[in-house]
Amino acid sequence: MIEEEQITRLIIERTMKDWLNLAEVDVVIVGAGPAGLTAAYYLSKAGLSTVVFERRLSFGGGIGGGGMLFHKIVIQHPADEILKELGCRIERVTENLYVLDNVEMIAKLASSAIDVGAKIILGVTVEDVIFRDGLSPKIAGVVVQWTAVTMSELHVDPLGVKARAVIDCTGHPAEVLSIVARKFPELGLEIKGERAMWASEGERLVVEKTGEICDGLWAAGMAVAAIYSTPRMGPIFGGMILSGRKVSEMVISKLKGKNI
Ligand code: 48F
Repeated sequence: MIEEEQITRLIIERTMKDWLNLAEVDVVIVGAGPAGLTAAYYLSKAGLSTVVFERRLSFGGGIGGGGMLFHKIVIQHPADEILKELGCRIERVTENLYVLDNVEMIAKLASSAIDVGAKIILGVTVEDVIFRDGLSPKIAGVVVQWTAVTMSELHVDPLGVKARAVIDCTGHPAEVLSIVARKFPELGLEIKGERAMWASEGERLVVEKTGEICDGLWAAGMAVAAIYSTPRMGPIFGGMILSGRKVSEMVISKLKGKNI
């Protein structure tokens, strides 16, 4: 016999058990696109407790939409090495360009991150940050709300999740950076948005400029392009993967106090 109340109890009890651990983690990643999932993989692999909060009920961000909904994804070297490490089957087209299926990229990025211990929580929107005052503001976590509540505009107070590092991987809107820019004018942050398209420069600069924005807050993926106003790259995704790996290395180095 399967009893309905047992199903209910299991769902609530096990979810609460998880959330008790999620109340304080090493790293919160906001957004489960290519940058966020790649960062989650490397951070968890390094032993840092890592949660990805994703607004939607699916992961992958912009990967699923590909270029104008076509299902092939183009990446360049050395991002191919990362995706191969995660078990993706990639076709080499030229010395530098590689192609793979979007669903394979989404599935394997996510399952690799999960396999090394990352938690991906769907349907949760990050709507604010937690801060502490120092010489300059320190970002100490995020404020989360069910996306369904946000959409319904019901007046429901959110919850706070403490973290030693918060990474904005929200893509083009750079949502966490925008909140921080608005609430901490003393930081002088301005989200101008990405520039017009220039694939190779966009890819190079998004990786080069990936890093810490203020104490405790980092940016990876298109959020980097939004804050530094670097060119958009269009439907090539290697930079997102490389940016995710770079931010993970920087966060690991800071939190574990070692150079890698
Ligand atoms: O947009 P997205 O894929 O960001 P990314 O990792 O990659 C960008 C590329 O997909 C593409 C591109 C490069 O070729 O230009 O656009 O930088 O993934 C961002 C994820 O963050 C979620 C959003 O639903 C998406 O899945 N997200 C955005 N804001 C929030 C959020 C928020 N406030 N809270 C939770 N999730």
